[in-house]
Amino acid sequence: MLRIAIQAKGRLNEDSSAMLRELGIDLDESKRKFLSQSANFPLELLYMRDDDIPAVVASGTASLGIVGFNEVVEKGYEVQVVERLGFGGCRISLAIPKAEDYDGPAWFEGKRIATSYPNILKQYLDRQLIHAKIEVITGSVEIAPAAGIADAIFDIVSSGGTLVSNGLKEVERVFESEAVLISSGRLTPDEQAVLDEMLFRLESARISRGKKYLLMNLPKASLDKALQILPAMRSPTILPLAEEGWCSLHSVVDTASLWEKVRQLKAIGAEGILVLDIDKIIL
Ligand code: PRT
Ligand code: ZN
Repeated sequence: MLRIAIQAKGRLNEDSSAMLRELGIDLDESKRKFLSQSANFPLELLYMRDDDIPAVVASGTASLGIVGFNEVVEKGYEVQVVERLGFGGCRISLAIPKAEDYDGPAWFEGKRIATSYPNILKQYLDRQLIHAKIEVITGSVEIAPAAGIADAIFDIVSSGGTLVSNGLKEVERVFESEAVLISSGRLTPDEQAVLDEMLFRLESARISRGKKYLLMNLPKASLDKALQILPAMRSPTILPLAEEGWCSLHSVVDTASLWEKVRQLKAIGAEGILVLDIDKIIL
């Protein structure tokens, strides 16, 4: 049994659960508790505040965690980042009142900056050789300049809407983040086997994203041309049809090039083209 800590409520909760479900792991979400066990996979879920996830993983209370990379770096606990997960994308940026003229990081010399990420901010200011006063605030950082608590803020930005509605402008993008899978790095062989199975499923889900399954009927005379158009993983599957001179061709294509391929295939006589979603690809 492997224990994983995920956010109980908030921006990463839904995507974390959705990711586990995509791996075929059933979650008991109807009567969510602090701790719950998957019915079909040796995984136990520990629901917590995101701020606490790096610490519970570092201590080994949970072997794995799903949390924003920003929290991992800010808290500084010793954990291993196993995978970037591709959701929860955001950045931590410096922002100042929009009427201010900005001429580079030196603007911040001697200023007061409000943030919930003092460590990441301090590392940045040290690299830039800037001395500024860091005011630690845990919520509603964006109101600090208007409230006279600070001259600038260092906060998470995603669309930028919060900054605009608070009369601020983003001037330095300092830190890029997304949700990551972290590990204590001290898994037993049994736990490691469960993690390996999760990573295997994650990889197949990742490969199948952005791909479609194509089926069509094709004159046999066009087969060579079709094989040039469709470089499938190994080679396309070709099946005979009852009708003389025709075959059925199956292949996998990138969604990005789908319509281009369909146009080329029609031009060489393909008919009855079916485009299907792919659930998983296992190589
Ligand atoms: O209760 P708990 O402590 O678990 O949750 P929390 O309130 O501390 O965190 P939560 O749920 O807000 O965010 C969890 C994680 O989501 C963060 O640590 C980031 O890794 C990631 N994430 C992604 C974000 C955002 N996008 C985001 N936009 N976290 C916060 N925001 C906030 C930001 O603080 C600002 O107030 O959204 C606002 C800015 O958004 P835009 O779109 O207006 O720019
Ligand atoms: Zn939090």
